[in-house]
Amino acid sequence: MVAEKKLVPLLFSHHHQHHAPILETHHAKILNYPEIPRRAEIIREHLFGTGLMQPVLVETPMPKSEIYQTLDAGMVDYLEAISQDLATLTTESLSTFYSLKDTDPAHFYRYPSVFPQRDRIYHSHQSLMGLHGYYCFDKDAPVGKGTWEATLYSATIAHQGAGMILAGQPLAYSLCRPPGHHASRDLMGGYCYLNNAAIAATRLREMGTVAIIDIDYHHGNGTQEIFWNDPHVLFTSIHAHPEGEYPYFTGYAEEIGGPLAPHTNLNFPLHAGATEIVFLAAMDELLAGVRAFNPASIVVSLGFDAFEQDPLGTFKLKAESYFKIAQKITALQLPTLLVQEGGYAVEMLGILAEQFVSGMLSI
Ligand code: SP5
Ligand code: ZN
Repeated sequence: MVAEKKLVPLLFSHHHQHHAPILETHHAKILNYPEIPRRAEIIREHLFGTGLMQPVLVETPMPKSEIYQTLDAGMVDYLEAISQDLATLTTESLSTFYSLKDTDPAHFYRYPSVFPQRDRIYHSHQSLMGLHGYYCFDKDAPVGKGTWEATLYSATIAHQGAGMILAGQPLAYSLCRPPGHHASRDLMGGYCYLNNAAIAATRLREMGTVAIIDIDYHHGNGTQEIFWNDPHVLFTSIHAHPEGEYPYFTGYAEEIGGPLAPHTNLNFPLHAGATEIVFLAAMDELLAGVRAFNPASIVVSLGFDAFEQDPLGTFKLKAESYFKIAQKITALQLPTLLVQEGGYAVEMLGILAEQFVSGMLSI
């Protein structure tokens, strides 16, 4: 009898398709929104074609009470309320309230208008219009009528993936979209709404301490913030140096964790143009930190935007680099949940995901 190789569960849903902002602004330019539905579709189609994966269609959303374990109820409820409000818009109300003529409500996205500095607020403002800015740190997390549905399922995919690890799976892939690592407890931004990796890590606490390894090109500011003062969750990240790259204000090596959790936050900022050699050297250092922490499980915030062809990044990783990174992570021999973050070289994403999963299965 031939021993069958264990398949890796790939958790996915189709609900993400209802979240599809059209544009973002970059200085004086209007650009296509890079975080598009096709990203998740191409990864799913390609990975299923490899024969490595077991499909797990996520059909029942997690209860909001579970999300509140990790995230601020006010923000979560706001996101639901604004999406539901937008679902009531008609072409006529759009022209009345937003002075938009002939706009299809299905393609309408609300952007923050004012970012109130929270320590300077004199009036607590409760209108949905005002609250959008209250719960955003940048302009790149617009909300449409399908955003709540998409983000709720994205969070559920991560939550259910963590559940499979708790049930004994050594490895699972949560194909989350939209991504989550820029979103903190009560702030959205950077294409992120609900922090999927943080929701998964919170659930994985049931089996002990957790280490998060974030290899997205951008610093996972939201995840860092959520676990900043938590000694039971180690956050580690390799990313572009914030001196010159989004999110600018966090990601420095001196950010080591809060007073109750010193040295449970490890940042490895790399300068623009970093090559595979540089990235893998940082990875070795990062993994030494993970080993010293001795976690019971791993969450990988799996962005592919450090790839050389990525339109947002400057790093020079090759497709095979993702195999090598995964090989290093799998050497930890710990239960591992992969949570999809960014990556915008859309046509290559399936290949990069396959490289990563193959690397995870290589030893
Ligand atoms: C999850 C994730 O990867 N979020 C990234 C958010 C980055 N937002 C900053 C975008 C800056 C505008 N891009 C201009 C590209 C010009 N080629
Ligand atoms: Zn990114």
